[in-house]
Amino acid sequence: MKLRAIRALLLGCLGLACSDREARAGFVTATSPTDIGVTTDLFDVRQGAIIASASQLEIGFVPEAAIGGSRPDGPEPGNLVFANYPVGTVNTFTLKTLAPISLGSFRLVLGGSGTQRVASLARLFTSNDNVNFTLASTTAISPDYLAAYGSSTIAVTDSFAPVTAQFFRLDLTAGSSLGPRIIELDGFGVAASVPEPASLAMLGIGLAGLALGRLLRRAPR
Ligand SMILES: [Ca+2]
Repeated sequence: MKLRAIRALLLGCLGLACSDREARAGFVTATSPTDIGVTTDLFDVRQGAIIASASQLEIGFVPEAAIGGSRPDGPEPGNLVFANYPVGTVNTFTLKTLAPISLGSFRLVLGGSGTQRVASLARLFTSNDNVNFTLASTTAISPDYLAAYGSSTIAVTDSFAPVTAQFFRLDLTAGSSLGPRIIELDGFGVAASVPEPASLAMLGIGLAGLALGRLLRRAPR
């Protein structure tokens, strides 16, 4: 009887995880990220990732800025800004991880400027040889960050069945005539590594601690 209950509970959890995954596919989170600058993700320069190639950027910007490297000077350190081209231009950069990794999700933090420097579509490709690329994620983004999200900074997340690769190419379609701005691109092995769920887990632990403290205070001495 106990075993049956445990099995039902496990199946219920699996069902929840699956529906969460389906709901997240291609989803743009309406958040203003507060945890920019994650250094433990698989795409970060501190984990050995490098930029293999990039399309034209605004003068003074370096593509490494998007994966944890910083711009040495200027008013926007840590930002990657693509050069100005017509709406619909596909901007791209490819990063290479230190060794092949198993990628299960990513988070792309974009910084608009009102209705400018925005992106309309983000696509992530994976490759093992930097020649043949496979599409892992397609995410449509509202071109108007201010109207849609109440903020000029948004986080785009997507998770998928883990893909093992060493090269990852991000294609970002320009939604305005000023080139899009990337603040950060993070890659994670499993969906649970995305900062938001981790914060929720910390909240859960904190609440459990509060409840325990209250129980201990009530206990007779
Ligand atoms: Ca990072």
